Amino acid sequence: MPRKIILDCDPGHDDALAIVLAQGSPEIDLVGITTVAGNQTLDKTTLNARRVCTVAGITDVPICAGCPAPLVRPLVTAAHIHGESGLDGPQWGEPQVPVSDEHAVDFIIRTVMESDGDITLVPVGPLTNIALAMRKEPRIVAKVREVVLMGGSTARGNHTPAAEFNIIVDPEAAAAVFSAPWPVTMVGLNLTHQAGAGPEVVERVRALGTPLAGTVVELLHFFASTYKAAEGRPHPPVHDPCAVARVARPELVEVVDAFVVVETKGEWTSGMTVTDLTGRLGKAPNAKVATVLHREEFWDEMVDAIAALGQPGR
Ligand code: PIR
Ligand code: CA
Repeated sequence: MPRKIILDCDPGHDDALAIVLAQGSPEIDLVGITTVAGNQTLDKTTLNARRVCTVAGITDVPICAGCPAPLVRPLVTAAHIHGESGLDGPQWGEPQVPVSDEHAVDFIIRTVMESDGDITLVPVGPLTNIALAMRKEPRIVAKVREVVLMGGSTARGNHTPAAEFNIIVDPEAAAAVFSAPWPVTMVGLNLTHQAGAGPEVVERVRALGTPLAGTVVELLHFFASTYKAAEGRPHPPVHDPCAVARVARPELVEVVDAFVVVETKGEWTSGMTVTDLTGRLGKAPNAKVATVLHREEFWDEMVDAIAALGQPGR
């Protein structure tokens, strides 16, 4: 049985690939896409979700817009990575899929409460929608199968020395999500930095020859240029599909159990996901923490998904 997921995202180049992997993977049933402010403002991330679905031929998955700002802090965006549109690079036409009337938070609550307890939440942006859904309907915590999120790091950050972007944008939301008694898997930078899109990957995608493949190549090209400028990395890491891959094929992403807490008060360390890998704090583990990516198989899965969605008539 394919795993049912709601993908909560802020597209974003790697978010776009997460959408493609979720819909293109036979192991995933993508029941909804919810959007949040993060890489860009909510209006832009929502438009971008519709653009990606249009190019990928995803017409049967509801897209619901969520929160335009973090719970308590002002919004910070990542235009230096994703551009002014949030998805710079390709020329986008008019989106052909609508946005739902339902708010993302209400969609998450309704879908989870109407389910048989088989919905997995896959947040790959700031955790605002997820935290607000928990606050509005606390019973979702017991009903959700698990939360597999892209965010945080066992080590250093990418937005500050200590903090990863998705967590620092809304640390209060992240703290709520990590401290709730549902199964949480943290797919952090220590894992996603193993998913660099090198030239051999780009060539495999280009060789597919479909319009979607062409768009992905353009996305990776832009992402590579900003990542090189910002971090000096030769190959841009595609963070968000790693969380989807963990749900689709768990063996692709190895995990360990650990206690993780989100710092919300540090002067220099706010947004840090303090991860006790050696049990120094003597606290019971509250998360699975991703450690090792099986890179070859991950890219096989990603390329297969792009190929599957590129088939005409799908
Ligand atoms: C990536 C992101 C934000 C900032 C940078 N520097 C790089 C976005 C990605 O979409 C991903 O979800 C997460 N946030 C990685 O930090
Ligand atoms: Ca993202």
